[in-house]
Amino acid sequence: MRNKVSIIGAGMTGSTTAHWLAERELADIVLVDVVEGMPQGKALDLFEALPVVGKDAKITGTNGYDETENSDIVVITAGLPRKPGMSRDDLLTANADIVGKAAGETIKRSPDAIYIILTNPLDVMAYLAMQVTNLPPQRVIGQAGILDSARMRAFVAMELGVSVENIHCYVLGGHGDEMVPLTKASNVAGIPLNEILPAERLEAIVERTRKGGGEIVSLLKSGSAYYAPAAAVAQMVEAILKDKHLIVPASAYLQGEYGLKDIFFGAPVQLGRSGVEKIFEYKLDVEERAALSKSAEGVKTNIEALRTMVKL
Ligand code: TXD
Repeated sequence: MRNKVSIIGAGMTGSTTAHWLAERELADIVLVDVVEGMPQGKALDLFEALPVVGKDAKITGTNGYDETENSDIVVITAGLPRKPGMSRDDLLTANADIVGKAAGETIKRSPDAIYIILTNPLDVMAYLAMQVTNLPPQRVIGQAGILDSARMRAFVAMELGVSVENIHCYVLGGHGDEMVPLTKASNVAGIPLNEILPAERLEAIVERTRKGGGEIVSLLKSGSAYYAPAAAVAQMVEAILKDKHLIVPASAYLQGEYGLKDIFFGAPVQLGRSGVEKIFEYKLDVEERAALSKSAEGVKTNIEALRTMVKL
């Protein structure tokens, strides 16, 4: 039996995720969206591409939830994306409604699923999904860290002209402009970034990473990034379905790690068939700790705002 992944929200990130998954023949895919005909059209178009690339996967588009029954993984991307000048937090009210409904409808039909949340504000939406589904923290994960780290890796590759494969970067914290790109743990073929790059170049890369999402939003003018975010989801799906025990940065529910509790926050997590198997802790210096607390304050404020909006 093939694995089954349901993607709620068949917009830019949702459909691009389906594309990456189908191309890697990772699972049968269900695309759900409220727009009539759109998920059906995208599913059919994608299925018609598979004979060309020689992959087999069943791809279904629908406006309802029944087709999502017995999913192994549910990916939630439904919601509004940012417009130029908007922060991710500005999306809280509108998207809480949408994500709450998507989580409620899917958990009824797939009680054993693992959830990957993308909708912004990411860490808060992951928190909401965990509350609505009543799942253990291991089975709800937010996608942010792979993307933020990939952006940092891309910028380092541009700067040094070396293969992206040699570059390992780790970004911790909330998925907002206060995220914490690590400069000592990140490295090029084992050489820490702060030893291989001059301080001012490194600082510029850290800043560009923090604002990486906004950079794409202002270039596109409508909508936000989708190729890189969707590639990040595909990596998480693969790690889970293949039980790879892969360590990636992602937003997970913290219960004391990094001195934080009752919050979804970006940290290195080990992903396998049961979801988050383990959360790793870096030894951070004073500056990194301070930056992490600042980022955590932002996420906590939003979780509080969510609590006043939705009874949790
Ligand atoms: O890495 C990350 N975490 C992010 C997250 C990277 C990129 C995008 N990020 C966030 O994901 C973004 O800020 C938004 O909150 C979501 C979706 O972004 P996307 O770029 O995919 O937006 P689109 O193209 O507008 O797609 C959203 C779809 C659209 O087709 C709507 O019709 C649909 O969501 N939608 C719904 N689907 C199902 N059910 C409901 N209720 C619903 N409401 C809207």
